[in-house]
Amino acid sequence: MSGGGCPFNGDGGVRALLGRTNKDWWPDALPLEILLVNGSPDPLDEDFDYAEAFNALDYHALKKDLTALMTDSKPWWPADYGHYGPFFIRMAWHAAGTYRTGDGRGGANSGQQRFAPLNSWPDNGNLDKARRLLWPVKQKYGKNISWADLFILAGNVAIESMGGPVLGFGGGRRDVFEAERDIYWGGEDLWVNEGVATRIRPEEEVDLENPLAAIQMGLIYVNPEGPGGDPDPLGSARDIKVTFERMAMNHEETVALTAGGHTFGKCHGAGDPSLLDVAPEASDITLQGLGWASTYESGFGPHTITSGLEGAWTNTPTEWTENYFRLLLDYEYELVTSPAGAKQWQPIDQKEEDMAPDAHDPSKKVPTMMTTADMALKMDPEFRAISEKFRNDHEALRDAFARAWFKLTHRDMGPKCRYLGPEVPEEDMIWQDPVPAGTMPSDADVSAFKSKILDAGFSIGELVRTAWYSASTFRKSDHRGGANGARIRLEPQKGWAANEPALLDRILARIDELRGNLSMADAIVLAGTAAVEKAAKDAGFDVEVPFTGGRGDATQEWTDVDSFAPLEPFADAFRNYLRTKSNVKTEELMLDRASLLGLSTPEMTVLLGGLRVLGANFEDRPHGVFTDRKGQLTNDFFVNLLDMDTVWEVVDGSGDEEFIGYDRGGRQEKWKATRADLIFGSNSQLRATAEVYAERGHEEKFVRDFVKVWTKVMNADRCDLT
Ligand code: HEB
Repeated sequence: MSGGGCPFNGDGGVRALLGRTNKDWWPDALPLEILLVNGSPDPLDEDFDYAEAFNALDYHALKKDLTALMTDSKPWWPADYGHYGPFFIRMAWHAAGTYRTGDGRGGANSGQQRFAPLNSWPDNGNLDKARRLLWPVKQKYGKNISWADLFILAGNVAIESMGGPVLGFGGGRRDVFEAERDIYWGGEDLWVNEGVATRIRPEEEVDLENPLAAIQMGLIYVNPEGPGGDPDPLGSARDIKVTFERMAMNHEETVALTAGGHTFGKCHGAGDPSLLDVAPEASDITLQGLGWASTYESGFGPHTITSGLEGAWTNTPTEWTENYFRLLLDYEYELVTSPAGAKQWQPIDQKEEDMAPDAHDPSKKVPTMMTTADMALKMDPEFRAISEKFRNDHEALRDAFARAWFKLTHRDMGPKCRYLGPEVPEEDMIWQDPVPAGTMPSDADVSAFKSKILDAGFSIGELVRTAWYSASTFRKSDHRGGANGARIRLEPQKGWAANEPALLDRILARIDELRGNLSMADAIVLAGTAAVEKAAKDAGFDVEVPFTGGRGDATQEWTDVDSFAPLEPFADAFRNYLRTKSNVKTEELMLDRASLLGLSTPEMTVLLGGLRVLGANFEDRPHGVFTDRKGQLTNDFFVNLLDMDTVWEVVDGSGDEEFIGYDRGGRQEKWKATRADLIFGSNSQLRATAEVYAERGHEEKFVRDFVKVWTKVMNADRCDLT
């Protein structure tokens, strides 16, 4: 699978961490962020516990209401074929489908489809209506079901109500109340429907930039009409493979999902797409958040314009059947143009019984269609083999679709202990990164191990960084990584350059000898925690660094090596590590890592400053170790960084990544530093924060705050604790 390696490997030039943002797309949008200084935008009670609320939900009543909604056609947006099922499946798929493995961001887990830019992406056309159709149900069940859960559950109920297979449902996606601020969707300033370039251009050796997983700005994955609108099924197959791999789908899962999805529903391209008004985020105040108002005839029902393609894939668009592959493989197709001007494929000499009913006039029959992306499943040899297998074995398709759908819609929720509700499948799946339950070690075991490991001949820095390497893979975006499971001792993590494999091997072997009843995962964390405690003591602060045991040890068999590749740190400012210069500034990469770890600005600051003086740098490098008592938990990093007696110069040939601090008077070399060190003196806000930690009287606060954030990272992945 692709998606490993450097997530920031664009086509050369430097890019801003966040690329083009909502402010750039919609400069006139209401600037609600000015209220952020006055408090959180989340209107729910501060102690609101979504898990508790979800567990109190009448789940089966909700599913019954959703089932009834499927066929309760509303005059303001009439259901095709009298069934909203396909529409809700597309809504759920687009909610989940923004997930990408590169940074774990995107996906269904916070209900972002309600906010810009996703609410206004061209590919999400008319899904504003699908969400609005759900509002009465959302209102009725209130805080007991989040929008994020409701999107996915509605998709499940839709599939079930049309006879399709589902594996189960896990709830637990807590809503947020503003657009995500931390996600990169690309830097282009045009949308797909405005002709923005496609992101894979083999002639120019341009490959899809990581971590992006869509081929053009405003698409979930690929352009249905083919690369850049060119009806080339083989080019489309290439694009589909890359983009679906970026969301953790192999080719078989990709074929099953697309075929299963397009067994249902239709495309909408009844007329001239220039008759559509603007997307929701910019639409008129009277439209109350709905966009794409259409002046083509009635603007809805038979006159709906969404993608611009027109027609159903099968003759039975509201039933789970074998018809998708039958029609795809048994007919020859010719290229035709939809009433909206889109290129699509039509079966040649289609038999009347294979035609689809008209979506709003059951007495009429219309030819079925395929998009260029569907034709990829027929024309690409590898996809073709999979398609034929499913054509000949419908049970295999049922199973593959149900599994891939469950993975699609749950992948970004992280480990299974985060799932809620009565329909959670019992089976463990490898993409959930399962970790066997651990046991809580006794106090005696904990203190015995602490003293043994501190006497084992390793430096404070070596123990601290082993724990750091183990825990710091965590990312809150998809709740993957972290110390639980001790996957640092398994492939691929044990071989990652950033983890100093040789040292790691030695330390882990020793930890294993000394750990007694502790799990490896607990012992690795405890080794670092004991070292932090000792470092604080040596600096004169008698603090206890909290440790919560109970982690389990994962097995190699239950570790998907490929799927861990994107978690490899190619840059980690906290260990002062940068494998190669990327097209994003090193200090922005630091911010990105801090964001994925769930850290605030003060937390990031105190953590980095503390790790430096402990000696936690990759390979014990001297950069940023602004102290002459390494291994003691002091605020020396901040004190010395802010000292006006030092002047800084860049090291020639370092690409602006390395610096030397000289004595202002003499020319005596005092310190070495990287961008990830000096940014805390140069950026005004980080400097203000660094000042707090350098101030007299704050030495103890520094230690306290460091211990707090250390503990936060060590426990970041512990869904078993909450
Ligand atoms: Fe889909 C629809 C494309 C995948 C499910 N899609 C659709 C459309 C299009 C598409 C164009 C139309 C829209 C309108 O309305 O107009 N897809 C596509 C592509 C892809 C896909 C290109 C990649 C290859 N799908 C998919 C998946 C799924 C789906 C994976 C799931 C699973 N879709 C769907 C549905 C629908 C669609 C269900 C229907 C909707 C209605 O009916 O409304």
